[in-house]
Amino acid sequence: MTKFKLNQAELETAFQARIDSEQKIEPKDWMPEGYRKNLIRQMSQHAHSEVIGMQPEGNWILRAPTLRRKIVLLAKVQDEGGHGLYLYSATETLGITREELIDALHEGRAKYASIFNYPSLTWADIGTIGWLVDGAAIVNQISLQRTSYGPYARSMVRICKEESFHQRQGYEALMVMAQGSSEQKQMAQDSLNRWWWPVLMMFGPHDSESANSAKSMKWKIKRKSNDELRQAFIDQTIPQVEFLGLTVPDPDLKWNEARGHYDFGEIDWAEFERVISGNGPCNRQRLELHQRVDREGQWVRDALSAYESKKRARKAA
Ligand code: BYC
Repeated sequence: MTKFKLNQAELETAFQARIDSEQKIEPKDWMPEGYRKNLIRQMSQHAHSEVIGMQPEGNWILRAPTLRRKIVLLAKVQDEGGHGLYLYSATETLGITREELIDALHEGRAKYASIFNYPSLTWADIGTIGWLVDGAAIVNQISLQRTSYGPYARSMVRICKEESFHQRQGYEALMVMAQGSSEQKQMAQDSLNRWWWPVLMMFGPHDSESANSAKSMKWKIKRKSNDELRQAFIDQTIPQVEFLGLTVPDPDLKWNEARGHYDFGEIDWAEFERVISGNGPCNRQRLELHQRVDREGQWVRDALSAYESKKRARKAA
């Protein structure tokens, strides 16, 4: 039988045909270099976000108001660490090591979600993070369950289940405060005021400004656009805000009957740019803690690899 070798253009056409017919791409399949690089970028930034995202909540584990709240928060923060681990493992299937990914984070070559550069100042912020930050993450990640790369899509299924528990525990914590004393209600409102706009920034720049979207949509890495997801999040969240008896800090927010969606005000994109380029309120602190913990854990990784090489040497002997 004659074997034909496909040239680059034919390989790309066959690859796109697989994407268009909704087949998942798996680690050993041929893929264009741009697809691989773009996935490494997005997936590793997603993994970094999960791990750096443990910091604002970790800040409150020792100060949770009751034992029940503390247990729930501890479990949630551990889940986020787990999400980071699935996502690093899924990224490694693209032929890059965990060490390279972490170096890129530490050297400022890889980003993580802008939202985690804001401080968690009060207990109400823990409710708000669960409700809104995890809520926004779910809206985005539900669509990523259908992403074209198999390991990424499968990791999203489990992550979404856990995020859904996170969202509910946050909303429940905030509901208790919103129905509590006037000071507690004020604390909940103040928290919503500070987090609302940064949460809307989680979905990224407008579609017209989104450098990666065209490629990512063509390859079905992204299934919905930044603006579509942001709108879906606002539409589903406003009734929840109203149920709590709170208000969002946006004078332009109003229901648009003709569009069937809420209209809303313009995001402060200058603030977004500042935060994603390293100059947000907590960027330095977040990265320094990650670097310190990484240095302090080096001996554990050294011990593990020394043990592994000893085992291998013994087996070979
Ligand atoms: N923050 O071309 P664009 C969680 C960057 S964690 C920072 O539209 P793309 C949780 C973007 O990277 C869940 N950077 O990008 C954890 C790009 O720069 P580069 C986090 C942002 O990729 C703990 C540039 O701006 N979820 O739930 O097409 C506790 C232009 O943007 C942001 C994910 O990571 C941002 N918000 O679309 C609690 C979801 N937005 O890379 C909760 C996975 C944009 O070219 N990621 N940039 O240097 C995605 O879905 C997409 O990457 C995005 C951006 C929608 C975020």
